[in-house]
Amino acid sequence: MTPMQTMPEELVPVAAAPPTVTYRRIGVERWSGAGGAVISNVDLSQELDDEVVSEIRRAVLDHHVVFFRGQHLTPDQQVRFSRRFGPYSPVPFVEPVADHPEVIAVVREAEERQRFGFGSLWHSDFSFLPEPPFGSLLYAVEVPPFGGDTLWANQYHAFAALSDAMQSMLRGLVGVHSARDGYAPKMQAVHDLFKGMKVTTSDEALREQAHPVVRTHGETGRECLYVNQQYTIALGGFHQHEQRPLLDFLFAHSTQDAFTIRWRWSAGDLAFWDNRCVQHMAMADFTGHRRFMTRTTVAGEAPRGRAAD
Ligand SMILES: O=C(O)CCC(=O)C(=O)O
Repeated sequence: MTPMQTMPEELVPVAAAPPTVTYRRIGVERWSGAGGAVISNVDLSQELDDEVVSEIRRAVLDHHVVFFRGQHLTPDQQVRFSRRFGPYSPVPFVEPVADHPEVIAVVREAEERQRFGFGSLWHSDFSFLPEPPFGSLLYAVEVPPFGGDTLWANQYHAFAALSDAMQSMLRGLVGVHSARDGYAPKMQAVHDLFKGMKVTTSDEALREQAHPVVRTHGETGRECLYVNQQYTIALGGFHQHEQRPLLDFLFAHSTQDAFTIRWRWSAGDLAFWDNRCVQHMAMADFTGHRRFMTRTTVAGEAPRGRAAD
């Protein structure tokens, strides 16, 4: 029997504990002013009971990205933990790890010299899909002695910081998302520089997907900005010369320092973030050293704006 066969085919995702929860089974310590929390008292390699999972889901909703330290996970154990939060979300363009179709490796080899890396522009994972993933779980197997941090930007805060006039205007807008600047064939030569990853670009990346610029989070009911520099290519209904400054403003505004959460990785850390309300980006500032992470991805729903509530 292979390890994959020891897992149930379908695990029913566990709902979040109510917002009033007093954490009983896990420790939750806030990490930075803009969000993030470090979770303790959990061994992710073990089968977790529903109460622990519902508390973790609550912590993700409350803090947007949560961190676990000192874990020892096999790819199968990472998959099993991810599935407690929802079904696997297929990862387009990136070849999964051999024998682990639900896991991708995010790797930068020591000899790579390019100034950018996988995920080094601000983005929300696969926002070009009709139903972008809710969660991404990144586990650090091997980390460089310096650098290689990941940053997240809190999009609830980004929206809340805007004027009423700007919020009202944005609520009516549609963002056009596409993978064209990441995964269209013109980008193949760039991906070929990533020695430890196999990315296959295709014309599929030219597809465009509309999503509300202001998203109402499906579980918290709170509004957040939902545009990102990597995948939002246009705003519906605007002339080019009108939308460019607005997009540039939104990209700069939404990722300003005050909204960010930054994590310095140690081997054995796992970060779990909610793509519905944060953007993230990876630093590629550790040339000469290897960084090896494994990632699993949890399915999400079609983003909705306030009008559809
Ligand atoms: O490597 C990282 O820190 C983040 C990679 C990334 O952007 C992603 O997995 O979507």
